[in-house]
Amino acid sequence: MQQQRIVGVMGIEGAGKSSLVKLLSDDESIEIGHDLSSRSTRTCPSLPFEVDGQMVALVDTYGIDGSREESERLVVKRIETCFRTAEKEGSQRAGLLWLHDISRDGPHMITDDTVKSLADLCATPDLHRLRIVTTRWESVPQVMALESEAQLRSGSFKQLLDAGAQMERHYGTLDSGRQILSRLLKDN
Ligand SMILES: Nc1nc2c(ncn2[C@@H]2O[C@H](COP(=O)(O)OP(=O)(O)OP(=O)(O)O)[C@@H](O)[C@H]2O)c(=O)[nH]1
Ligand SMILES: [Mg+2]
Repeated sequence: MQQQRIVGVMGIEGAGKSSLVKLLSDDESIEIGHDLSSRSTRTCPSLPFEVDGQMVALVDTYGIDGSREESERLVVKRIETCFRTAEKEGSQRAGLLWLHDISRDGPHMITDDTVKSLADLCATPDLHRLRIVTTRWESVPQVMALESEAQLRSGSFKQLLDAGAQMERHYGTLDSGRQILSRLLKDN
């Protein structure tokens, strides 16, 4: 039997992490919402689900506070802990999704330390198992979303893209989310 694959989901507050995890896994225990009372603290894997004949589970994390490097480090640490626990139970890490709301301004500058941490999380020398997933395409006029995507490519996420990460668009549908995972799993 194939090993279950595990994928970490991270990104700044309200990017749509929990919504994507819930949509794909159908895990009722995942909480959606952007106020403090419902802020996601869940870091264990979601219920597993099947993609292209492989079982996959996602690790939802709470939102990174874009103004604090410390919160980024904490999320990285939590994903690492969760990956290690899952690996002891026979899962295999498959990569990371970094979600970003296309209608919002870019995040803080991503440091060299973060780039290294993300590669470590992916267990690869480069970032080819990192997908920067833009969300909420339906909530802004397409021309603005395309402009924002171009700015993210040449600005905030340039360093990650130069290190091998790829950009994806999540259109909010189950099919769109599954295709993102399918492409990631093919690159493993
Ligand atoms: N229009 C639209 N709204 C969305 C989408 N995804 C999430 N939302 C809404 O955005 C809000 C935050 O969504 P979450 O999925 O909880 O975001 P999150 O990244 O898990 O947030 P934190 O855990 O607080 O960082 C909720 O009100 C969602 O209903 C989307 O694709 N389109
Ligand atoms: Mg959440």
